[in-house]
Amino acid sequence: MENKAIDLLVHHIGVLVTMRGKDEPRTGRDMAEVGVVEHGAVAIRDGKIFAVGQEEEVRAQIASMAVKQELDAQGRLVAPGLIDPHTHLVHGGSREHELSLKLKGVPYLEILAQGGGILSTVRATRTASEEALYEKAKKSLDQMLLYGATTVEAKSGYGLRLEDELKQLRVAKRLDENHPVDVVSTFMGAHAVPEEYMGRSTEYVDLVIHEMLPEVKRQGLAEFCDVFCEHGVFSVEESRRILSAAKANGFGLKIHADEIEPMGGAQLAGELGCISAEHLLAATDEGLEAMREAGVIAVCLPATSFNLRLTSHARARAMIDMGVPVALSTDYNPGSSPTESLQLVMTLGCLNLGMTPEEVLTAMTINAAHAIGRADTVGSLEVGKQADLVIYDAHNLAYLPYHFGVNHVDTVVKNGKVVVAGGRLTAD
Ligand code: IZC
Ligand code: ZN
Repeated sequence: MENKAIDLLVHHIGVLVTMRGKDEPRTGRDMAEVGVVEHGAVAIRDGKIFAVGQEEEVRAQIASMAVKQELDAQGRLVAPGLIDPHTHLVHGGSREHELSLKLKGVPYLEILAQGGGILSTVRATRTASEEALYEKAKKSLDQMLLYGATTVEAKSGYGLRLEDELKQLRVAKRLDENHPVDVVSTFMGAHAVPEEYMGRSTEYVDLVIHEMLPEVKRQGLAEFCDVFCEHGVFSVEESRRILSAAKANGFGLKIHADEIEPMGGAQLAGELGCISAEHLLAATDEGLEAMREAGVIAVCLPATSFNLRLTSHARARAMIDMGVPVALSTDYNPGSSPTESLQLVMTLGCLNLGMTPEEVLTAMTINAAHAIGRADTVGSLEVGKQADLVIYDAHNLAYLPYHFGVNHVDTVVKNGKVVVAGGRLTAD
């Protein structure tokens, strides 16, 4: 009766957060409904959830089956694997030299305008070998996993010419195939205007539209297309051209919108039906209304506003109250957010965005899954979904954002396999 066995039974769970619920992204009060079960258990078979709920009920359901392996959660907190829906995972180099500029008060966009910022990472990425990029990104992905992430989105955008954009996307694809964490790829050729096109942004936009987008599509290297719509980077009109072309090529759409200046990026996200719009610190009420009407998910990035030393933050509270679905992400990148830790983002989500711990977890599980088109397989602990879960060294949800700056992850189960145990990776 080999095929009637449970592969792994996670039991003796003190607080089990299931996130079970509706199929759509959570909005309003539903963001606080996290589906808590006390004295829970999760039975896993073939990498998927076979039964989940109160331990007594789960044991009754699997009473006739053999259990190959048991994992005692020791009365602690168990929740779905975290999902990081916005990262610039694959890149060369680092930018710690920008810290002293930042301390002198030089703004992020000023550093970029002087040929630093993104453009310095472009130089480092272009000169790096594919293997070096892979090893560096793998290290970051290991960190993300150690901090509880089991699915991660990764953008290109540090090549800014076809061969180097493809190089970044191939690295993301290989990581998806070889690393326990699932990697979902986004093409972001419109991340900045490269130095060799300075003052000729229209020509660069043409290159993205006519050369890069079709080739990335042809090679099947990305599911989504993203644009940095920002003052001095790409205008609303240029962003509209690129995203419309991406839509025609069959990409899902994302946009870095209204991060620093209110440009109308949120309205554009609504107009084009983007799956998500990111940052949104300067988004207007009209912009948020356009997003709400079109069901665009707001991906808020509080580690970025923290690290840029901004005094204002995305209006997540207002977004939730008006019915815009909110997700949270690290924005992991070497400039504005050099951190892999979604647990730090939990704290910043509470303290700087005014979200509750329940809303924060919703924003980095089921809503984050929706933001990358994966809500049918991950983001909640429900029968038939991938068995991706985290055992925290904590006894309730509020403890995670409350006790900040340290890692609370004890165990991570990915596709039914224990990949982190005792806070360490089980394999390399
Ligand atoms: O490398 O600075 N905001 N893109 C848009 C970034 C930050 C990444 C970077
Ligand atoms: Zn970003």
